[in-house]
Amino acid sequence: MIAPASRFTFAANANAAEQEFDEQGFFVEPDVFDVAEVDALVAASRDFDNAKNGSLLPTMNPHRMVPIFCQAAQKPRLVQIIARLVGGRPMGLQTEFFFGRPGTKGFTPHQDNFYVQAPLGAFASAWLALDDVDLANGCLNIYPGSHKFGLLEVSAVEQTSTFGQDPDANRLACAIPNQISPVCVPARRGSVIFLHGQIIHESNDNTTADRSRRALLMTYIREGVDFNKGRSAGRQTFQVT
Ligand SMILES: O=C(O)CCC(=O)C(=O)O
Repeated sequence: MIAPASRFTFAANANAAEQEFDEQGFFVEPDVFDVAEVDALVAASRDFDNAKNGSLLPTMNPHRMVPIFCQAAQKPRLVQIIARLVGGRPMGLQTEFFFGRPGTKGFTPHQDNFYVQAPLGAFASAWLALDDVDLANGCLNIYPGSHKFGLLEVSAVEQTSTFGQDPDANRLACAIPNQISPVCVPARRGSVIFLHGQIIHESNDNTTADRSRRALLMTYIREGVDFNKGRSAGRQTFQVT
């Protein structure tokens, strides 16, 4: 099922949008980044090692390498929304750039906070679409309401291919509560999908022959709370306000 567009935007009615986030566990805000900003991020990604070596594998923490990615994570409109979602002053935590070349394998179902281990409600993710994203080129599938089930059991997944994807990223899949079904969430270039730390989400394979699905994941945590640094993620807070 394709998710209907969010009924409210933070720009038009922040309280209603926040309520929708609390109920559903995610929210799509259109046009957070304009065309020039998206173009600049895409252009900067061409200098990453994984672009130059042709692997086009995801690049971890580009905000530490190229200032424009740090500036993206600090964008006031984004940070104002995130501050409401994490219930206090936010700190940046981790970023990841996905090239999503044609053929890229999707991510298995997971809850970001399984890895981050932050207190409930203190951690959220912002997933910025850098291309128009739909079912064919690998949009996110989100399980509305699944953030209310706590941290769920995970089990190992047999990986037949990790093409285009971080091989460490989807060795596990979380259990899905029986009563919860996913919705496919298309997003226009420049939109941000805000994700509750415990919402179950996954991504589809990019089945197109010629359409990349670039995205920038930016994660945030309420200032002062504990979290798990992780091995490959190397999480470390940075100022966004
Ligand atoms: O962009 C993707 O394919 C999945 C990203 C994601 O779900 C994550 O990094 O938590």
